[in-house]
Amino acid sequence: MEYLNEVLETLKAKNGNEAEFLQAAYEVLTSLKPVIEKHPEYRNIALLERITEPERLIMFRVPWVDDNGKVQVNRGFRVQFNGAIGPYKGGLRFHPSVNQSIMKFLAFEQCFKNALTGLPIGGGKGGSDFNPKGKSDMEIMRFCQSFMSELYKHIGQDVDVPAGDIGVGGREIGYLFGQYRKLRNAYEAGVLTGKGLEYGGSLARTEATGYGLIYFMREMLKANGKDLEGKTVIISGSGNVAIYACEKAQQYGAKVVAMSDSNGCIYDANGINLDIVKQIKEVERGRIKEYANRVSGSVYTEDVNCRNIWKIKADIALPCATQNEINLEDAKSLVANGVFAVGEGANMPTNIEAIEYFLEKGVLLAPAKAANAGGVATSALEMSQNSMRYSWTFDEVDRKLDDIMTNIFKACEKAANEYGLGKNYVAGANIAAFDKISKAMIAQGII
Ligand code: NDP
Ligand code: 2IT
Repeated sequence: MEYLNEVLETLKAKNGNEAEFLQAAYEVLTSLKPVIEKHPEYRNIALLERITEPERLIMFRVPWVDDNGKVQVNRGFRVQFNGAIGPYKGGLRFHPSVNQSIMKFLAFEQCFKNALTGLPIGGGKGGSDFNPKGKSDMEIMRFCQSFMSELYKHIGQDVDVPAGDIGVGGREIGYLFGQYRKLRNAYEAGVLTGKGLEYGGSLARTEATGYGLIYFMREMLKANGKDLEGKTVIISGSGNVAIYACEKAQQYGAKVVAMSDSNGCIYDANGINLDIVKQIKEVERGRIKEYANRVSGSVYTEDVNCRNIWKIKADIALPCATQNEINLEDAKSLVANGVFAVGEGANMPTNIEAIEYFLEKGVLLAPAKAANAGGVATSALEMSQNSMRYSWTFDEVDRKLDDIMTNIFKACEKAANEYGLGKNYVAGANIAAFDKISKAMIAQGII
């Protein structure tokens, strides 16, 4: 496999200081090995070199004034990775850890995820190292306005369509949209997704990533003679994805016993009371620790490394917080405790050694690119509704989301079968996505 190794070596040499990006690229490229072996012609058109190089990367200064009148400066990014199958599409992350490597890994993964949705969206991602924690509402607004004062030059409803991710939800999208509208002096509703329902948002977009994860899990379990009913579930994170994964899992009769945030995790043997989590997280923007003060019998453990949750006994684990939150040690403790299925709500939550361990042990692993694609798929449905100047009901959107997730599972299963990869849905997802993007790139020539 000379070509693949050469590409991996060059990637390392060019991006040596970008650990997360290299990890994401390595995972995809190595799983494409059987496909690349079948297509020696890819080398002549430098297909792998092109698919791992962003079409464009924009980095910019974001100055803003805090409540004390002090000037703060953050760094903004937008990575427009691959536009072969549609306008760049992907979220914005506001978190102090954001850097070029994290932006590139997320944008790279997004291309494959978006291809799997079957909808016409290319891949991109953006964000800032801005830390929203502890900021006042007015500080958040001023930051979003400054961020958009540069970003607006590079996006558009047919160009690049950002949305939310960690630290960016409905409130931030509102401020970003307001500033975009003011600068453009036009109502281009489709320029951002995850908007409020009053101004062009789609019903079920808030729920979509978490619900979609459970629809995918349902299909994966069904294909393996299992279901969610009565299963014990642990979910890391307590943000947008975690909350709605919990809601749908509970609707299917599963018992969610643990959730977390970056300070620690809660365990409730009686099953998490999601209304209380929503009140703490969505309304009060508080810490998950509060849950233990409000629900008797539940326990909170402080945990700065966010790994204690993986020591809790369960049938199904849903990492819904951040990248690399499950390492080999965590994977071993999950398997030892009886976990038979893992659904990745977060992007790249499982590191490469842990993925290999799960596959080796026969754990059913629903890979992020496929399993969390419901969010961006529903964003694409929001774009469709904006173009039509129309809105579908909650049930209409939810049914489309369910169909999309079911089709994504089938595509992963089919690709895995085609290449004799058994239950390796990780490789199945990468291969199915690559098939679409590569065909579009080849058809469009060397660009
Ligand atoms: P939110 O900001 O709503 O919630 C993030 C949650 O994860 C919070 O509980 C947060 O805790 C925790 N978390 C974040 N970073 C870390 C960290 N470094 N260590 C430990 N815990 C952390 O984000 P989302 O729910 O939207 O996103 C969660 C994951 O899902 C991300 O990986 C995102 O890329 C992915 N995703 C999101 C989609 C969406 O539509 N929103 C779609 C597809 C994937 P704390 O509050 O303490 O920071
Ligand atoms: O990682 C993701 O897919 C998202 N954060 C959602 C992107 C989107 O455009 O809805």
